[in-house]
Amino acid sequence: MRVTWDIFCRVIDNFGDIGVTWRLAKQLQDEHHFTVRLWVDNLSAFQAICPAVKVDIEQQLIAGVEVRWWRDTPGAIAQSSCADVVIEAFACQLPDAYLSLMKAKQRVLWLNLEYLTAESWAAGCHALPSMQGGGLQKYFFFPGFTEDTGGLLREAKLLERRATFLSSEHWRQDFLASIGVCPQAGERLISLFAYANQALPSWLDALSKDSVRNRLLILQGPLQQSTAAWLGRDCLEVGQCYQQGRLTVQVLPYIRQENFDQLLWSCDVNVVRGEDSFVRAQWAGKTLLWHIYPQQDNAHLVKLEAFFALYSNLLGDEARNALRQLWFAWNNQQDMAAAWQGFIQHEKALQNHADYWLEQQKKQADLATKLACFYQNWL
Ligand code: TRH
Repeated sequence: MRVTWDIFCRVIDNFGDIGVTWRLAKQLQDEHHFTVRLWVDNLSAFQAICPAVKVDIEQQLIAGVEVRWWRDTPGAIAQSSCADVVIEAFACQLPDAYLSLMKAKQRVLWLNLEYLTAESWAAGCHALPSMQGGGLQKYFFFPGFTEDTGGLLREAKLLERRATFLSSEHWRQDFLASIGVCPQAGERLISLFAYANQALPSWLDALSKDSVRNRLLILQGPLQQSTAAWLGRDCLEVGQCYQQGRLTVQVLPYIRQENFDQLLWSCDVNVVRGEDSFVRAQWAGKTLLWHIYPQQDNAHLVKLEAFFALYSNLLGDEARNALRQLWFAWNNQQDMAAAWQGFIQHEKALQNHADYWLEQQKKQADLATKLACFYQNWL
């Protein structure tokens, strides 16, 4: 009998919660041969990243994963069975009806999958149990960048697929053409996926006055409107190119999550945000600019600082300072002119460093594998 896993996901906002749990569910099913159910409270958000999803359907099978609509009415849950392993993603609070099933079963591994952070306390808390009501224990599983954490999501074939893609300029051109992008020779290609940011106009200014031509590919999100304002327009049309000095701006259609990596592989610089695109950009091995999810009281800046320290540890002082200026100007929503100039001067070193970081990170087992091992050891 196959081991069963239930993953619970509440979509707080945007696509990160569903983005991460969907990847994890597929990987546990595909590569570790578990029977996986993914309970999601917002099927519309899921459909946005995976068009095969139908909204308002209780139960559907997608890519081998049973997708269940998680509603607050207890009926469907009470009538289902409790899995062998239960993942509560990002402390989403399991429904009472399901907790009752767990208490009745008793022999169940209960894991809370935490948000990704490079802060050192996360490794200290990784895999610690905490006693809950009804005689159940819950373990806290922290993804991370070091051996003593739960690792990062990475499919077994991801880096092989990337290497094949990058082995021929054909693949890149074909992919870009499929999303309506035809870059010109010598252009710097930049993807932009970020939260609303007052630093944007100053960065667009810098890109438009650059010594090389830039093509900025804007993903669906809040920056389209501010870019339109910068260009003196009411709105931007998807697929249309807009020119200002040395900058060409193009708004992309929504990219399916399964094609998202190819976009990151195709670009020279990737501006990413949140958690899932941030991790994928690291596996792309291209220079990245991370817009961290803003939190109250600037708690996110502590997280940013922790990741920056780890990521930039082995960079030379000057390149390190340039990267620091870029990341912090962007996240503090400050003027980007000097930061972009600094970045350009160290672009090559920063690109080499992105390769190096990928090589280091891939030595670590991935999150799904670490979860599967944790389960084996727990048995
Ligand atoms: O969307 P995000 O900002 O998500 C999150 C959530 O807001 C969450 O609540 C928060 O806690 C977390 O950030 C830190 O960014 P993220 O994590 O990068 O997820 C975006 C997903 O959307 C990712 O899987 C890629 C996908 N995506 C596509 O597949 N195609 C697209 O065209 C776009 C724009 C995104």
